[in-house]
Amino acid sequence: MSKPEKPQRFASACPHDCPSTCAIEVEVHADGRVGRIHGARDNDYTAGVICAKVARYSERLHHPDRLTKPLRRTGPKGSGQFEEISWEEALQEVSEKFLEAEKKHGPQTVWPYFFAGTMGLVQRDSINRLRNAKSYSGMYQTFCTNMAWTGYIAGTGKLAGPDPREMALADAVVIWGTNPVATQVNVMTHAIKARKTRKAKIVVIDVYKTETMKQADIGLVLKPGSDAALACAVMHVLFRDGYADRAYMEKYADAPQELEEHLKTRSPQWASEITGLSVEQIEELAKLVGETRKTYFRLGYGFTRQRNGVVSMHAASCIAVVGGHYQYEGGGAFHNNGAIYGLNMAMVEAHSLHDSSIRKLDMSQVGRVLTGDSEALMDGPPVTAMLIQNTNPVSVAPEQTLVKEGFAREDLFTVVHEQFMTETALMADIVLPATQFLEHDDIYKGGGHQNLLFGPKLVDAPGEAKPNLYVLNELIERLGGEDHDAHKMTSREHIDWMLKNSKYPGGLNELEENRWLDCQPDFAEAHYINGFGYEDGKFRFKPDWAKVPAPNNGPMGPWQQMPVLPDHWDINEMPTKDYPFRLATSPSRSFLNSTFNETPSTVKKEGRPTAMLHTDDAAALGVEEGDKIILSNRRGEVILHASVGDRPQKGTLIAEGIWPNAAHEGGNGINTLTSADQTAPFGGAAFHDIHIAVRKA
Ligand SMILES: Nc1nc2c(c(=O)[nH]1)N[C@H]1C(S)=C(S)[C@@H](COP(=O)(O)OP(=O)(O)OC[C@H]3O[C@@H](n4cnc5c(=O)[nH]c(N)nc54)[C@H](O)[C@@H]3O)O[C@H]1N2
Ligand SMILES: Nc1nc2c(c(=O)[nH]1)N[C@H]1C(S)=C(S)[C@@H](COP(=O)(O)OP(=O)(O)OC[C@H]3O[C@@H](n4cnc5c(=O)[nH]c(N)nc54)[C@H](O)[C@@H]3O)O[C@H]1N2
Ligand code: SF4
Ligand SMILES: [Mo]
Repeated sequence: MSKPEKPQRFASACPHDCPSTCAIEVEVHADGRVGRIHGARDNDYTAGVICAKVARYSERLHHPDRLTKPLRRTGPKGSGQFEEISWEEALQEVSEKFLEAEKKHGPQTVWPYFFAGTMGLVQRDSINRLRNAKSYSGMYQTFCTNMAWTGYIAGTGKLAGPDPREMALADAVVIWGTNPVATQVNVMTHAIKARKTRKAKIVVIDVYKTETMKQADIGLVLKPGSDAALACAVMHVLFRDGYADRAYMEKYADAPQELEEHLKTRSPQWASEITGLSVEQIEELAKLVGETRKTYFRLGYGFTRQRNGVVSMHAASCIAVVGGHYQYEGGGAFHNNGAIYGLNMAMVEAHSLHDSSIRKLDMSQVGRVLTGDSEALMDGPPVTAMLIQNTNPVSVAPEQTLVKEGFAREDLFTVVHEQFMTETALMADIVLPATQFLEHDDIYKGGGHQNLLFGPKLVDAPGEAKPNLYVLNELIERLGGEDHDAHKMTSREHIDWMLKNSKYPGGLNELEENRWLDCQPDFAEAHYINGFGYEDGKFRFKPDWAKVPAPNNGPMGPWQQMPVLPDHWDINEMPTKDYPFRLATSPSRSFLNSTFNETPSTVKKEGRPTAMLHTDDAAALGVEEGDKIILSNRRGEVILHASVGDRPQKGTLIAEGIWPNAAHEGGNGINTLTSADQTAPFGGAAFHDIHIAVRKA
């Protein structure tokens, strides 16, 4: 018997919406099938470790349900009745319908809608070129990063921080509002290394006992939206007990005396009532942080998905300034490295054609937009045509009752370019089959680290699946939007242009040869030794909220009411008589948003839609393990199964993962309960800030 041929290994990057952006090695068999995927061992951030769902990616790549042909709807919206058509017919019909809509209502009636299903800069962001070329409505990106980035930049003036690999050199790692065991596994690699080599203490702060918290020396389960109170009390102790680095603050911060004075009343006792933590727990954290110069604060997204989330992120980041942690290797506060790359996106997005007077609709308010809410439409024309890529709003967007109603509109022409028949694709008039990352070329940048990575096309796509770039180029060609012939460029040409017109003269050749480029700024810059990102070099304890230099800005939400100094801001959707519980919709380990809820192994791991609640709450409600429960608020109701225990505090429920609406009895998914209210100061969806009533089904 002949031995099966050994698969070849190729370098690539994980394209998913995950701060880890792992450097990977892909096994490709002689017959073109993909085998296991491994973490690149010689990449010192990935360090050979990737998550389980991507290790078995062949299951998703070679899935029998992949879309392989363009489809046209033949039955009622959402019926799933489609006929196969050719690409030529599909593109022709899309262009005609877009031109028709434009003629009737003007170009802003067309809304290109996308998110980060792929993080590849060419395949993700080229849709903005179509938008700019045609003066279509823009999209205000509020699903994910807005609040976290704004809160971090408010203090530092810049979205960057201490080298993430320095976590391994810390004596304490504070993992705050992120669940890296599930959401960005490499954080654990470096944190655990610090523990093994330096006996570093690991602290985890969340609203329930997560898998990450199981690994912690100190695990703090607080009430949702109370993180700023905890941060204030920690700083109170740093000032009170002589841990505050006053000399450092004098040089590097805007208002240290005012902060100290302000925090005098923000005692552990005060914070204990707001957070539900004990005074001892708060004192223990403060003492650890005060005594440990090399404390690395790894600040995540989760705790910012609250109406007061920006204030919480800012408050947490202030601790590292009060304690002077930023000065030491292994110390400081890190959230994301977005600002270090300086990539020129002018060609991919056709910046020269951008008209900033054209409205940008809030993507989280897609339900309100599509149901004709004039405020959400910014008093402009209705949206009657959409092109959707890399996102699945009919599962992931808040206010699903409105979202479903909107997408069911007969006068809305919807085009969805997808890899699978998602709940959004099911509502489309035209469905176009999309490639997966191993089937096209793209460039990726790490948010949670410091690498630019290249992901080449390694295998052929199934059937007639095509990359995003193909669809956009063809549409621009047909719709007549002038983009200076950028629509004739290949993905490789775009990447090469992007690099050469930034600070990477070696272009794609250099990137491809090296597999990744390490773009880490030096110690002084990363630790703000030469000053923080603001002109005067000072960290802001007192940011001017309306003017935070964040990438997405423009005051909205109740920004005038934001506290001037770090504080608990009581603006969240708090318990009421009718809705006495709070819910957080945390990520599940085996899904990535709604991605992977189509692969059998991950569905099996996740089981069924479940909500965790505290034993005492369950007893009071007469609910037992596995019982069906109904969670409701004025936005709707959702049926899940109860998981009873001590993981969240009393009064808090946790529903992990975004299951399809259809996976829930009654057909309502978890985002039926979430709100699309704009948070201050620059918008963003508060996915974990929800009040609810709970009853047994
Ligand atoms: N397996 C898996 N991985 C993922 C994702 C996924 O869905 N599944 N999503 C990907 C995406 S798009 C992103 S943006 C990142 C996000 O990754 P993270 O930064 O980890 O952010 P979240 O996933 O929103 O939530 C992280 C944690 O915050 C907790 N949390 C919620 N409210 C509060 C609060 O008020 N205070 C505190 N302290 N904690 C709170 C949640 O319970 C959760 O455990 O992960 C990516 N990776
Ligand atoms: N309840 C609740 N809701 C949430 C969150 C939460 O924590 N709780 N998290 C929010 C966050 S942080 C985010 S980022 C959003 C994310 O929500 P989405 O952006 O919708 O992310 P996914 O659910 O992963 O869906 C991405 C889709 O893109 C498709 N795709 C991937 N690559 C390509 C490609 O190259 N081309 C095309 N055409 N399609 C592609 C995939 O098949 C998949 O269906 O969800 C938000 N919704
Ligand atoms: S940890 Fe994140 S970046 Fe790494 S392989 Fe998994 S999903 Fe991809
Ligand atoms: Mo996200």
